[in-house]
Amino acid sequence: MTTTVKTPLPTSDALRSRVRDALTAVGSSVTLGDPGAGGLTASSPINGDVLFTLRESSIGDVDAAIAEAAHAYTTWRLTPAPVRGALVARLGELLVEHKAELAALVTIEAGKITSEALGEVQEMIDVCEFAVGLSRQLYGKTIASERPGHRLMETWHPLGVVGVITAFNFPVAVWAWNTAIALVCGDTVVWKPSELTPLTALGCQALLQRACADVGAPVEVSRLVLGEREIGEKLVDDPRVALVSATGSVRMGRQVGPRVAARFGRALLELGGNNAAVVTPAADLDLAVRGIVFSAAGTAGQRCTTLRRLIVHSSIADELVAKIVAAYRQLPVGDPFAEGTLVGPLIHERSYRDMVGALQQAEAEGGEVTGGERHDVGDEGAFYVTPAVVRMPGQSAVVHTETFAPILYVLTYETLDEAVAMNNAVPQGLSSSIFTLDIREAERFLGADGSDCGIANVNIGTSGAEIGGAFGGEKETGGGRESGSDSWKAYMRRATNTVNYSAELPLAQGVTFG
Ligand code: UN1
Repeated sequence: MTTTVKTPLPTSDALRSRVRDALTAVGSSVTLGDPGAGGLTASSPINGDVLFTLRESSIGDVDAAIAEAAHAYTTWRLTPAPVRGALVARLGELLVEHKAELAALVTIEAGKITSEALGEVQEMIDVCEFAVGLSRQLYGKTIASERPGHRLMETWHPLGVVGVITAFNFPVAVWAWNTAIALVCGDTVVWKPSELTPLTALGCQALLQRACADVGAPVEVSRLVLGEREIGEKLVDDPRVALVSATGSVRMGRQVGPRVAARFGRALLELGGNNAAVVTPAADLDLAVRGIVFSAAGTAGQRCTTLRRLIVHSSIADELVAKIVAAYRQLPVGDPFAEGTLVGPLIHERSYRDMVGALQQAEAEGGEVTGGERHDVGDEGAFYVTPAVVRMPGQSAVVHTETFAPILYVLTYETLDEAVAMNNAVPQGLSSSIFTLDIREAERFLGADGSDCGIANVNIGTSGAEIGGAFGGEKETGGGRESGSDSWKAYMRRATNTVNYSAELPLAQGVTFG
């Protein structure tokens, strides 16, 4: 399969100067070391080069960051929620002002095309707006008491320090989902971003620190620690961290969940997905193709919501696959900064190896692969691929595995019950969708015996959720919910209060005592 390849790629010097400009514009004073110097490396998947080195946090630094955040919490929790909202409102304004610079950092470190990188910053702005509104709506309930002269109610209080661990693929939005909400809830935050996206994190942190200074909030409400796994482990194990909100692989979640539970901390897990779309004979096929191509090939298949499995009725499978393959042929792959590019690079060589391995396994399991070739862009360390479509003879091991690369497995079904069962047959439960104009089919998919995912859509793809809904999924996806709706409740503690304003002391359940 041939696709247009956008080259030449930007040089490392050009990328370095964009990083310097962006970090200066957002007000970061971090020292950027030369590529050869020791420490944490900051690289770009655009050309695979190390751009800078940075000082890595020590365990002592994490300890100090938690202590500072815990101390800031003692005053922040008493700051009225709408006043806390003013900090997030200011952060939102700064994000609007610096949208382009932050998006450039996202493109450089995560390889997202400009439109998607801007979209990710927009997602931050949206969640800030949401959180500001929320700062006046942290409602509790008043409940009818069974006793005269008694009032029963629920109050919501801040929780403490929130440890936020984020992945490379949404290096800024997921931090914002957590941080904007945590801050209005009266919590303070210690953030450990992916070691693959430290520059982007420094940019975000600089803007939040400026917002703190502008509104007079303590800068310690937000701390950033940079480094590898052991830095995250410190957050996971430290009893001062009340909530660990972790986004990443199922493997990572399997470690984090039990370790946080062992100390009776709270964990909010947002792990892998193996998302499917069902396409029925009643679908608007052209609309379905557009939705499928964005969800499957967009972000080079590196969203947790990426469409990985297409479950299509056998009567339309050939036609639909032909349309998808034709659309894939038109996809410009290459420099994510170049106008018109729709598919940027894979994050690193390991990701490319995983893709090759999965395609080989799919072939061994009887799959017919179209696409999936690597493009020679003149840089050994950069991995650009044509998204792959793989027709599978049926369910198989590779189809049930999440490979974080643009591979779309196609399976066919005969009855809708069978399609729903196939949708639910994977260990993960993040996102799903059905393309149909038949209301009965759509409602069947959304019902209690329909899709078992945290997200179930009709006539749109599996990715690109708005921030207003709760985001997350079931089964191995971890069960957490972030961002909109009532996800804020995970960031607060609930107290049930019974107030007796009578002169009697009636006991509940009619109990008499002396
Ligand atoms: C992720 O991939 O971790 O729904 C988050 C989406 C985005 C968020 C994805 N709004 O695709």
